[in-house]
Amino acid sequence: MTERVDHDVVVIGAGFAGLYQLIRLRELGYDVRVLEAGDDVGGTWYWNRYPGARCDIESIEYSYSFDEALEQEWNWSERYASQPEILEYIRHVADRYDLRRDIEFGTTVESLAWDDEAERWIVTGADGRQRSARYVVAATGCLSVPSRPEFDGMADFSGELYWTSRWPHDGVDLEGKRVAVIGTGSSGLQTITEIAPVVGSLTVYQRTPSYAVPAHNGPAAPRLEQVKPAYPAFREESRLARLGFHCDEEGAGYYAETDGADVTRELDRRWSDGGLCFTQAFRDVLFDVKANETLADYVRDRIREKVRDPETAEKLIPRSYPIGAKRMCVDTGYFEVYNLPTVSLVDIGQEPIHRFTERGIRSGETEREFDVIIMATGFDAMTGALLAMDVRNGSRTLREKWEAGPRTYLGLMTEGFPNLFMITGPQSPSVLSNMMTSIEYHVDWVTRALEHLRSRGLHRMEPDRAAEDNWVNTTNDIGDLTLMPRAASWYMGANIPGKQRVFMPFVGGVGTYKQIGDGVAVAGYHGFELA
Ligand code: FAD
Ligand code: N01
Repeated sequence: MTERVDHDVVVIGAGFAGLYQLIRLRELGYDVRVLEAGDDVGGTWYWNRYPGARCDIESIEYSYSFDEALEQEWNWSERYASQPEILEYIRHVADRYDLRRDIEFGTTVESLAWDDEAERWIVTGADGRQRSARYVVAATGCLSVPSRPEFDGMADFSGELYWTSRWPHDGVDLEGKRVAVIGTGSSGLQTITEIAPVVGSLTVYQRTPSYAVPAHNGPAAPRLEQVKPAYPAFREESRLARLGFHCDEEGAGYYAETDGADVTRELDRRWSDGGLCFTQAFRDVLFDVKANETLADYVRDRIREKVRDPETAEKLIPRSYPIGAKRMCVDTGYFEVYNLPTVSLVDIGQEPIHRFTERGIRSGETEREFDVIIMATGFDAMTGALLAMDVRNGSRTLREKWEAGPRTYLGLMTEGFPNLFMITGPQSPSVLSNMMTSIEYHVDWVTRALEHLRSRGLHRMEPDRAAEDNWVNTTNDIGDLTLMPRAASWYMGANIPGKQRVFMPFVGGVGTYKQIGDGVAVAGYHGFELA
């Protein structure tokens, strides 16, 4: 039997979150071990190498802010960086701070067991090796466990089958091939747009159409030159903004108080700027059905303008859910690909997929033949990676505790599982925000909490039940005030058969959340039991 190694802190995951947690704790002298399932750093950007993958938040914002020297020395080439460039950036960070020496790659954590007597977590990997740690930080990602729907006959398909979320590192030659894509969320849209001009034919299987705003991608230089001289102030504004990045919130009024011509002017302006700030045109977009429909109609009209065949355009138009209630897609010519003679759209609602066959896919009455099928079917979001591990304290397991939906205090900890922190956990703003802002905030919060404990000779922290109940209720209540729960989204767990339908993120905004989180800390960790 191999010897068990003891650490102060085990961090699970070497994406943006795990790496920053390592940097912060190492500089304070903690003995930290990072365990990562993949073979290198990068998390999301290590796994999702599909054609066209790029960020939907401008890179001047979707990047670390903790070190001004790093900020100043790195130059993004595009306004929205592509996956290879983001991965290059993460690798640069790993090299710059010499992080890999404290990371074990190819190590999947299977279980976390709390030893109440020793007051330590026993962390067991898939290889059976164990480590113990006083604290565990789960930086396991909100979108790191692929959802892999099973279709009948999948194993019979004799062509190539790929998942966008596990794209081969050597790439895939699609030139001239007959390709199918299942899924039209952000991953699907980006893949479809990129491969359409290259493949021989492309058939898109769509279950629900997506709202998308144009990125208007281009060189990053003009904005970088503007922002770099005052980067710290720019970042501070992001930390207090509703979505964790700049969206001209001050300029947005209430739809109900805006007259018609101004509504159109505002939407035109935001549409031509491009990006996710389109949804921030009015403060009540997520509260007022009329405001929401106005934005949705605006996007529907743009789809009609872009797609020449009216029947295809109608199929591509989202109608079944409010705009913004699923994460908006940011596109680079997505709708226009349907004007290519080689691209066709199958609406699964009208023509359900019955099965995969040896040669392709049978839907409705039709069997279509493919060389390659690409699954862009998303993730078991927010709770997937946490519940994939067997997390237990005595006879209590996290899976049982969260059976009816996740329960956390501030999305950072859960009662009954001491010294276990989550980065961007459920009931925090996480996926509704610029994740970099949310990640850095959580890592800083956890670091400050550990310092608080250490400076007082304490070594145990756990939320109390009442504080947790209160936070869960607050999160649900704010969610219910909005139109968000009206979509069958992955925010609701609706994409995973059998998963509880609960709205998981905190929708009150990044700035508000920060004020609450800071307040709790300053008040001596109000709602937490420290020992
Ligand atoms: P991840 O990057 O997911 O890293 C988690 C790591 O933990 C992974 O490497 C995983 O292998 C590892 N891990 C998980 N479980 C275990 C285990 N049991 N044992 C060992 N290792 C484990 N957000 C934005 O704000 N803007 C964007 O533009 C944006 N674009 C995105 C594009 C794609 C294609 C996807 C999928 C997501 C995107 N996101 C975006 C969300 C993105 O996930 C976050 O921005 C961010 O990268 C998350 O970093 P993380 O470190 O928290 O998690
Ligand atoms: O996943 P998704 P994603 N049969 O869940 C369909 C981030 N991200 O990987 O909508 C048929 O959004 C499913 O249909 P429906 C971003 O936060 C960002 O694309 O459930 N179809 C949907 O069309 C994003 O929100 C970027 O009806 C099935 C698609 O598959 C999140 O990651 C890029 C099906 C899944 O879409 C997830 O995006 C990529 C089935 N059984 C990702 N199961 C950027 O642009 C699922 N679908 C930055």
